[in-house]
Amino acid sequence: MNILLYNPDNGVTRNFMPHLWMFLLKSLTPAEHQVFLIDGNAKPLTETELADFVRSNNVKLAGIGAMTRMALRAYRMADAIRSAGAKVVMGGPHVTEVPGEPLGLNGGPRHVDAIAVGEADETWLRIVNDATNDQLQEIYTPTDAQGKEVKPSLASYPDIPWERMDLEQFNLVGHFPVWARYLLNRVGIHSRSFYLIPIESGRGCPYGCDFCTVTGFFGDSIRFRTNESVVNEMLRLKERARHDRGHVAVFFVDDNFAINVRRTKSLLKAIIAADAALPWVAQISINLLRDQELLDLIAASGGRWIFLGLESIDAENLQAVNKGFNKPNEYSAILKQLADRGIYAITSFIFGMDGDTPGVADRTLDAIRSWPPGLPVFGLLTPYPGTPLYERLLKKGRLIQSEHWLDSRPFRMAFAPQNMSAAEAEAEMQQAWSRSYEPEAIRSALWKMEARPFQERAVMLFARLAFRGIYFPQMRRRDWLRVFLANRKNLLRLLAEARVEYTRRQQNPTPHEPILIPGAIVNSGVEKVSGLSKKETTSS
Ligand code: B12
Ligand code: SF4
Repeated sequence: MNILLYNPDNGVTRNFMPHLWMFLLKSLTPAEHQVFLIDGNAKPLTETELADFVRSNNVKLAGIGAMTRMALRAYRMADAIRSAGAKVVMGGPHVTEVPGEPLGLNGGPRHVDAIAVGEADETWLRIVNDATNDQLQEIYTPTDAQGKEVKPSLASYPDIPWERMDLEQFNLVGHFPVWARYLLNRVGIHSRSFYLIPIESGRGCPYGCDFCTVTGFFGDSIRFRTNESVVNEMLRLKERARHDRGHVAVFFVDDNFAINVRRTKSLLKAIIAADAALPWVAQISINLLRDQELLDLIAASGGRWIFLGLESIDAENLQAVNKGFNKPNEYSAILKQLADRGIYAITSFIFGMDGDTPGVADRTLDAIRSWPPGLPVFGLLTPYPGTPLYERLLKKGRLIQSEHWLDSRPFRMAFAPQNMSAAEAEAEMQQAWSRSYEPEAIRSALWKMEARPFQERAVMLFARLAFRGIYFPQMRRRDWLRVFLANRKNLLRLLAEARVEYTRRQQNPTPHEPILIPGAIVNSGVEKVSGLSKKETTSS
């Protein structure tokens, strides 16, 4: 049977990384089936084009995965696929939270033939077999013989054959603008490909923040893959990078990569010992980063960017959304401890909390400016279905629209916070984005990094220019050109530095080429970290 796995585009950004679920389900599909993968963010298709693809490739079963933000788009694409004659099964967080919606049981139209609720690692095979025998059921839930929900243990995680997968649509070098390629060449980085690959080392987070779907979806029981399984995946990725004469970095997509600090340390030590280190980024809650040995191991194992859900600089706001374990008075010190090790933070903030008042963006930006430079990102408090926040606001009648995800406009409040209007909250977010990514702010971030290696500044500049695109549409060549023109002084300065760096390297070549990662360069060499001898951390 021919199967299509499809991820709808999000309408805001191009994708910089494959969606793991597609590659995972493909790896779990018996070899007699042919599986096509299309990520709408990397390969945008219209409904007609997708229907044509389904017909011309004789696709019989299509699996669609979507977050809530993409649900509407997913339904349209599902309709197109069904009109082309294939059966559609949908999975992922959104359909798990509102299973009746895609099946047309909530009063709306039906968009799919079946849904996979929850984690599908163990139900996927059943879905494929049933579809092959033309006996597709309506709802697939991972349950045991007693009908109780079961979570896959991850102890026997499949080998995702990244080394053989066609990843060309995710080759970031192909998307680099000419100046960036020039810059890289000038510092001796002649890379044919650069992939950011998602790896999960575990699932689950017990913290239960009010706005987060993770505790409900993956459960509060945390499960981990074995160190060996993660290390082997990284070694295979290193091998692929070597083979492609390119580079690979890893995004550990775990909800909270250091949720069990002892286990994280043990994994990082195993990565170092096996010489499997690749540059990596992960999400970790800031309360877990007080441990200095953990920070040393993060740096030694290739960790360069940490996504931190700081959410607010106001302790009362944090208490109100059940995230009181974040302590704003320790943000600065921890960010500095990271930066001292060449680890930068993607600091994420949420506006529109009940304690927020007009001016929250200014106050937050003042705090950010006092910290080491990083990549701030801003969102609005969004009540995703299935979260305690959603239930609370629904019960109190505060939602502007109960099925707010069916409004396709991005970056809109779904309720009015207590101390400002929805429109004011949206304006605060707009202001925070524009002020953080204006050329002057970028210049000031680079200036603060004056004492850091050239490569770190180069990557910071590139990351800042690319990150704007999460909020300000930056998908067309024209948009990029406008950004380059606005930032020409920053770019010219860096190009001048690149020339000096190039000359320095010509005169004094280093034995190993450093590697590009989304945030820094990992230089080769041997370091002593936490009593461990760290071998080279270069990938190829
Ligand atoms: C990586 C990630 C991203 C990436 C996505 C890009 C990428 N290429 O992956 C980035 C960083 C861009 C991102 C952004 C956002 N994200 Co995000 N993200 C994640 C994260 C951390 C990991 C996803 C993952 O790979 N998980 C591992 C895989 C194996 O799990 P899975 O995807 O759930 O798949 C399993 C099942 O769901 C199921 N399944 C999934 N799809 C399908 C399809 C079929 C056919 C079947 C049968 C089964 C199936 O089977 C899989 C195996 O069990 C999750 C949290 C999490 N741990 O899942 C949040 C998460 C998915 N993100 C979330 C959110 C809210 C966002 C943002 C909206 C945040 C924001 N405010 O901007 C943005 C939106 C993106 C956009 N541009 O519009 C929410 C989604 C909640 C919801 N109901 O939609 C999550 C769950 C986190 C949370 N805190 O609640 N995200
Ligand atoms: S710490 Fe992060 S992953 Fe865990 S519940 Fe809170 S927001 Fe979700």
